[in-house]
Formats: sequence, C-alpha cells, structure tokens
Amino acid sequence: MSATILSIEVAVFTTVAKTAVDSHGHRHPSGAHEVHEALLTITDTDGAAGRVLGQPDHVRESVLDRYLRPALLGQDPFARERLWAALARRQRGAGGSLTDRALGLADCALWDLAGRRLGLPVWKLLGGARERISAYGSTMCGDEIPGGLATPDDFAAFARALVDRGYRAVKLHTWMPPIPRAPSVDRDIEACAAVRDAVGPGVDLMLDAYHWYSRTEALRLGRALQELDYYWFEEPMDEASIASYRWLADRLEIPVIGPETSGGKNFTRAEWASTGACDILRTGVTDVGGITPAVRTLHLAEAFNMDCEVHGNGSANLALAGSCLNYRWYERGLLHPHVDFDEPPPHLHTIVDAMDDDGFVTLPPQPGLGDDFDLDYIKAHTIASW
Ligand code: LLH
Ligand code: MG
Repeated sequence: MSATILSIEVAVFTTVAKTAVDSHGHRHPSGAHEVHEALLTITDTDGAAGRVLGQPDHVRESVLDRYLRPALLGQDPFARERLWAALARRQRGAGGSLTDRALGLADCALWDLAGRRLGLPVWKLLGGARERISAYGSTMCGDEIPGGLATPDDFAAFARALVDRGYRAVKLHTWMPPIPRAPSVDRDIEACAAVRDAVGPGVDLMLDAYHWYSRTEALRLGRALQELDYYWFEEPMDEASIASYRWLADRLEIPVIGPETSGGKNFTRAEWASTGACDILRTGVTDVGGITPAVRTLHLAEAFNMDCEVHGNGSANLALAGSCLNYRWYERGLLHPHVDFDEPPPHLHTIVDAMDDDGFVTLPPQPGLGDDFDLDYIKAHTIASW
C-alpha cells in the first residue's frame, strides 16, 4: 500500500531578524531583534517529511485542527491537485479563517515531501525548464535613513552598487506612507530618472510604485517611465479594479504588470490576462495559494503569449523557474544598503538563492525545495508546537 499522510505539525521558534515592517507593512532595516517563525512539517507513513517556513499566524492550531488535518491526514501525499482543491473548497464556508497563505504552505510542504521522497529537486519535478535564472535587485521602499534610501540620489547610488555586484535589472519600491511627504508622483519620477542616469541604458529597470495612486496619477507616472525606458510598471493602483488597469494598459506603451496582491488565485489572473488589464501577468506562491496554482498561472500566461513574473523570493518561488520559460526574472530582495541579504538567518545554514557575479541564481540541486534548515537550532529555540 502506498504511503499516506501521517502527521501535520507546526513548531514556532525564535530567531533573529535585522529588518522589520512599519505601520503600513513595508519592510525596512532595523537593529537585530527576536522574531517568531513557524516550521510546518508534513510527514507520511514511510517517514518522508516535507517542510516549509511561514508565519505562526497563518498556521495557527485551529487552522490545522479545523482544516488541514481533516483534509489531508490519511490521504496520498502525491495527490496534490485533489488535496489543494479540497482545501480551496473549504475556504468558501470558512469565513476567512482558512487563508490562501495556509493553503500555500500546505501545498509547498507537499511538494517538498514529494521531492525528498523521489530524491529530486522540486524545480525538476515541475519540468526542469532551466538550471538558472536571472535575478533582479528589488529594493526596499524609500525611507528617511541616512545613507539608506532617503533621496533620489540614494536610490541612484544603490542601483549603481547593485549593477556593480552583478544584477542586470533593478526594481525600485519608492516612498510610501507612513514616510512623510509620501506618496509623490514627482519624487517617484525624480528617483527613477536618477537611477536611469546612474546605471545607463543597458540595465532593465522596473518601478513598483505606491499602490493607491489615482488613474491620472498612475498615467502621468507611467508616461515618465516610458520616457526613461523602464521595463515594467507595477501596482500603481488598487488591484481590485481590473477596469482601471485595463484603462491604464490601453494608454501606455510600457508593459503594465499585475496582479500581485489580488485575491482569487489563478482565476483572477485569468481575468487580467483575458481582458487586457496587464501586459505581463504576476503570480507567486504566497499570493495564489501555493506552487500548484502558481504553475497554472504561469502556463495560463504562456498560452496568451505573455510573460508571468513571480512575486517574492524564497525556495518555492525559485522552484517555479523549473516550470516554464516565461518567468524571466527572479525577485531577489528586498534589498537595502544597510542590509546584508546574503547573510543566512540563524535557522538556516545557507540561503537558497545565492547569486553569482553575472546576476544568475542557480536552482538548488538538493531533493525537495532546497531549504537548508538548521533543524538543531529550530529544535533548541522552539517555544510552542501543535
Ligand atoms: O509595498 C511594499 O513594501 C512592496 O510592494 C512589497 O510588498 C514587495 O513584496 C513587492 O511588492 N514586491 O514586488
Ligand atoms: Mg510588487
């Protein structure tokens, strides 16, 4: 008889972070401080385990007891499509308590388990489309930190440093509330122009602007980016309004990319692709509920002759590069002059997405997703488990 899912467990542990989010959810540098993270482990009756890191809130004990365990225990861990659908359907009556994040973490753990059981990296199971992917340097949002990202010149100097480090593309996240005087279309344009000046014409540049500009503000900003030969324009308006993005994409030459944060998983992405609301589609394991629906989105875009760029870093987003060729740029970040992105946190031996001097990240050779967990550290720092 084939193995079935035996247990689903969460360990919440303390670790150290050197960045923190502000009152509006944007990440900035901070002094080293203690944070809590969660390791979700799914084990099968043959002893194979799949592991994934998440936020404790997304895999609360009640989420495991009410949804994940009833849907998954005793099931074939390789039946990912069926298990994902079973969980997604439970969301309808769950009143928001079973999130896409929770679905995504369960799905990623099942992919990790499959890879470990078969002795193959997940990216190869997804199709082995390539062995490495170009990375872009994705900056943190603008701030007020001396020597940080406080001025257009700071963005210019940092972009130059990123190109010198090997990046062939750079994406700016400009100033957003609660930073004083933000947002400002004029200041965004100033920063984008300073960055173009600093890196010259041969580097691809993108802007992820304030997410709540009006249509007319977004159009003015987009037109300026066109003049500066930017590569894509991301999330300048509330993504709930597909009509607004269609309005914008119709008026601009620069590719409009989206949606990143909209709910509705791959279904919403199909609406964006089929109605012309974007020129490049966007997906990501934390945004659409796992690797399984993210792959669907990537293939959907391919059938529309569209690129589909993946939001966010990490092993599961990196593994998606194995599923297709129309995902061109791995988002490496968020980066800041005061933060060493290459330094692993204490619960990892190494980072999964080391980048070479030519700006490429090599897909990991290890079975599963390739995360190099320090399980001894996690065990020694576990403060709660369920
Ligand atoms: O607003 C922010 O802080 C960024 O947009 C952030 O969410 C980042 O993850 C992003 O959008 N990257 O593309
Ligand atoms: Mg974004």
